[in-house]
Amino acid sequence: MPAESGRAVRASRRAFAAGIGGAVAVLTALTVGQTLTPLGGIAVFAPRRKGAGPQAVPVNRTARQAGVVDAARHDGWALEVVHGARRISLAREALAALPQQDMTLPIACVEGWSQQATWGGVRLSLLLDRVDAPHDADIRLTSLEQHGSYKASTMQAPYARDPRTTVALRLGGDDLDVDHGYPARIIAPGRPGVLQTKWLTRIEVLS
Ligand SMILES: Nc1nc2c(c(=O)[nH]1)N[C@H]1C(S)=C(S)[C@@H](COP(=O)(O)O)O[C@H]1N2
Ligand SMILES: [Mo]
Repeated sequence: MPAESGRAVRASRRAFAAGIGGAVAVLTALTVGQTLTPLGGIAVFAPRRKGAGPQAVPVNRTARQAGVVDAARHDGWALEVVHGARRISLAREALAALPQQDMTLPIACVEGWSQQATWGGVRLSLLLDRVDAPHDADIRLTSLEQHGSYKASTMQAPYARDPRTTVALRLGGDDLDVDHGYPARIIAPGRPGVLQTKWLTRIEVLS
């Protein structure tokens, strides 16, 4: 075989081999894609599945992701309850010294999980009474979280005055994990998880 055509044959063999390799690589990519996609789904959602978070309750967004770890653990934290000029400020010990209730309610996240848990804390209605809030007043709940769509929520009067609605300090008998909203979070029946505001700092009575 002349040198020229020998090189040509070797070159075409390399091209053929590369073609096979390429086809194998594409097939592998497709197969791997098919094989791993369901696993990938599990990996992405695993931390949010039932029972997978701290205190056996899933977490949508952690304190670190929300940028509130230091503020949430700060000694000077107090919950402001504001109704015009009537305003009170309650440190966590002050909240814990008020009458407490345990409420078993689900958190239902739009992302597809729901988890029942027992939350302990103060009936919201009691705090609203302390600032003489009218019974038909809506309220605004503000988080320590400064940005994004979770930083505050509005609660209509019937939810605010539902005796089950709780400013929760505890979960399953223990202090809230910071990822569940320590020092305090709202838990109300019949509301989507997204409105169960964590890391509460202020409750404002809307007129
Ligand atoms: N401040 C604040 N509150 C929040 C959130 C948040 O990211 N930031 N996530 C909400 C969503 S979408 C859900 S489902 C619940 C989840 O509560 P958990 O993390 O204690 O399970 O908290 C809600 N409250
Ligand atoms: Mo959620």
